[in-house]
Amino acid sequence: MLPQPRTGRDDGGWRKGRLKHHRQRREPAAGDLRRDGLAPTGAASGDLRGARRRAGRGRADGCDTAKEHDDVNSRERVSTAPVCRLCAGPVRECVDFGRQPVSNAFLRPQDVGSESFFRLAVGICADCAMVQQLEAMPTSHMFRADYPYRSSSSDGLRRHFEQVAGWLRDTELADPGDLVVEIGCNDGLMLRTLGAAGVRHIGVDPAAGAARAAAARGAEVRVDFFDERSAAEIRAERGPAKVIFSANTISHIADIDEIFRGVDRLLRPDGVFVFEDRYVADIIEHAYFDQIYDEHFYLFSVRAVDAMVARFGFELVDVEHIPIHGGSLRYTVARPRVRPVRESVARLIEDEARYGIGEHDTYVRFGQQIDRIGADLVALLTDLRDAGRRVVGYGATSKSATVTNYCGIGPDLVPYICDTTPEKQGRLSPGAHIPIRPHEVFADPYPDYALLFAWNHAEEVMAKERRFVEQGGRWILYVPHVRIV
Ligand code: DWN
Ligand code: SAH
Ligand code: ZN
Repeated sequence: MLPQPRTGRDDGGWRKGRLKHHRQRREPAAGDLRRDGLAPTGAASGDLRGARRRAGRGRADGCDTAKEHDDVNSRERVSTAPVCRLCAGPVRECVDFGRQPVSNAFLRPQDVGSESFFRLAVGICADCAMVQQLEAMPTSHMFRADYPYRSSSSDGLRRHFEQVAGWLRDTELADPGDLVVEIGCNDGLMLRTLGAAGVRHIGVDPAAGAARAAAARGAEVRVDFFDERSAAEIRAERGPAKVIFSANTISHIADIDEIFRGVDRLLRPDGVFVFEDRYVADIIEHAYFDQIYDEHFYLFSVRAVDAMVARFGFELVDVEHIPIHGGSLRYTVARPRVRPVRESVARLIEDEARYGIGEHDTYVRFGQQIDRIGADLVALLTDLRDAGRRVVGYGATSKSATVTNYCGIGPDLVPYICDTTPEKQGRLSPGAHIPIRPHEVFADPYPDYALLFAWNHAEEVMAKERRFVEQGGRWILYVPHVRIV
């Protein structure tokens, strides 16, 4: 779960720009890229430089359209974080992905030129160790009525949220009157199971389209942001909550005080606030750099979350590692001294200290690893294109926005991305403008290679796409390193 202990100091310096370290490209290890007789070439490395420069202007097709863009990287619209959002300690920058778009703003071809960009960079607080972005994309740009992500796009997530619902029903929600509130319920994958079991519930999510899908499945949703105001209104209407649950949402909210003030308003004295979010130690260990994009404002560690919840008058009582999205933690938070604190909390905090999860140097090394992956990936894609092979993207994930825009991968290298989500199909990927095509196109005919942007669903996808491999197709994976499988 955690990286190897640090060996010696690696004085990489801060990464001030995306282009700075591209010459430090690692030559691929045997077995990385060799199965197909393909390895990065010097020429490809030159292409990477060009590609990244193009990406720096927000377009991967060589056009400089900076003037046309609604660029949020301006003083009045971007809030920067010279100090920690939580404890006001100094935040030291460690990784800079440069100019990036709104990761879920899949655009119509006629809307090219009207995208919003910001500087995606993360730093770590010297005092509380919270890893956080330095500039926040405004929430109104990210979580709009037409937010296209749907939790139910994966069978694995479906099973996961059914299990969570069953666990909550059997443990915390055993009494008939108990209320559960879900923050960021999306299309109701978790709540519909609880609703079907007759549990009193309400989801809160500003994504009206996803909320409509939830309602169609029998889940009750308030189309709104969860904050102190909405929490107070829910309490007035329905009484206090025994459980407040949230998955992959708390880390998305820069203004996290609103969340905790809301939880404080709404949670029963004996209630629990349970939230799941990606674990920064897994991101570091597996070089999951593409888990960093606008929505993932905080990268949580147990140490930082423990301090965060205490700051808001709560106690972290349990933490459990779960395999979702490449490695996440489920945090259980209660009012102080109401529940016993499990040993997992102290154990993981100790592990994190041992493995340097709270240290700036760890993230500097991570940044260097990202550079190598980016260079290797562009080199491989360039070689494949030059060799006349067909490569398509698989899964128009939010993560792919970071990969394509950081590396400068556009339709010249990946002509389209197949995705099952109707809301994304027919649109262009943010920033890189790669067309999104329906999943059915994947087999019509199969490409030579598929770049698996949805690597967190690899098992499910590869099982589903056995015929692709049987017909000679190969998968390209890029984390923790670039390889063909
Ligand atoms: O944290 C977040 C998680 C919960 O979801 C959000 N910030 C946004 C989003 O992140 P993501 O877009 O990286 O999530 P996924 O689950 O990796 O997205 C998978 C994409 O791939 C979806 O667009 C659906 C698509 N897909 C597909 O086309 N065929 C997925 C599977 C499993 C498939 O078989
Ligand atoms: N919980 C789902 C969806 C995660 S995507 C899952 O794990 O699959 C993040 C969701 O949080 C989106 O649906 C988004 O609209 C919602 N969201 C973002 N900010 C929110 C806020 N302040 N209150 C409630 N929901 C929010
Ligand atoms: Zn801090």
